[in-house]
Amino acid sequence: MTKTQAELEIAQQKLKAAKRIAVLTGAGISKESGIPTFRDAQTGLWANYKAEDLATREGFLANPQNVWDWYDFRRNRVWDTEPNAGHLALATLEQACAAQRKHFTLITQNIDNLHKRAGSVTVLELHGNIFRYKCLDKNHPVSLDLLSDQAREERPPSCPLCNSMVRPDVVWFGEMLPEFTLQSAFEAAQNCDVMLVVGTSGVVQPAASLPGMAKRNGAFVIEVNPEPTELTMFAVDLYLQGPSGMILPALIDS
Ligand code: BJW
Repeated sequence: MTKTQAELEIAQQKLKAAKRIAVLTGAGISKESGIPTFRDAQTGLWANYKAEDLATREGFLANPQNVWDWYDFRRNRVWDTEPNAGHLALATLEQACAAQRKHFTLITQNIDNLHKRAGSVTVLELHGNIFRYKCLDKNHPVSLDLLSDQAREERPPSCPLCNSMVRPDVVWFGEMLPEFTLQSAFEAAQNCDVMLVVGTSGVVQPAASLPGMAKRNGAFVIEVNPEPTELTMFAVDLYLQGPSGMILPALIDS
């Protein structure tokens, strides 16, 4: 048996024995669907911008049209893709846990909706969803479909209730995460027996604190990533090196 097979078997046994499983995903899980990871997202037209400048309130206020167009570009890209084998494996794991009356929580930092499109039912979206919109000043939810054709063509459009700019309903740097969602994620991390950490560089807080929190509370933490991360050394018990579209089906469909 190779080292990789032996590690996979250990991970399978841990998952089998667990009564409460939590999963944290990041941009890497969507890479095999053709979506660049967050820090790879500045390709082509956007190569001259720092993502950190685009994904902030200050960046939006400085150049609303530019930020609006960046999200439009990324939304169109996501629209044209499909969930991959990694997303599907996690949806299968959720179903298996439900059948065995195990507790399962899927926490994602991704805004691309691909977990839900893969069939995952309950998804804690820590950083929002690129297919939802709200206004900048009052957080009024906005449906672009309900705007007039002329209003919809503005980049960005204005909120029909307060006239402030419409923005994607995602969490930018310096903004608070949705309170209930974050609280639920903390509870899942504190109470799980096994946490799977998939495709995240583990640098953006507070999401990056969840694996360490799980480990400190006695969970066995398994990381799936082609590259070691900030988490590998300190927060991870078992590192499965490779793309999640390969590793997760091997781990879960057994
Ligand atoms: C594969 C693969 C394959 C490749 N298979 N894997 C405490 C300490 C220090 C700083 C802070 C702190 N608390 C708050 C902060 C500030 C800040 C922060 O963390 N900054 C850091 C950069 C240091 N955090 C915040 O501002 C957060 N707000 C907050 O905490 O509010 C309270 C507060 C406010 C102010 C001050 C203090 C407290 C909000 C964070 C919001 C993050 N938003 C973004 C943008 C969302 C919208 C959008 O997409 O445009 O979320 S940033 C970006 O990073 C995005 C991602 O969800 C997030 C995480 O990235 P992720 O998923 O890890 O992606 P990558 O690209 O980094 O990594 C991809 C990985 O995949 C790599 O490891 C690859 O190897 C791997 N991979 N192929 C599996 N096939």
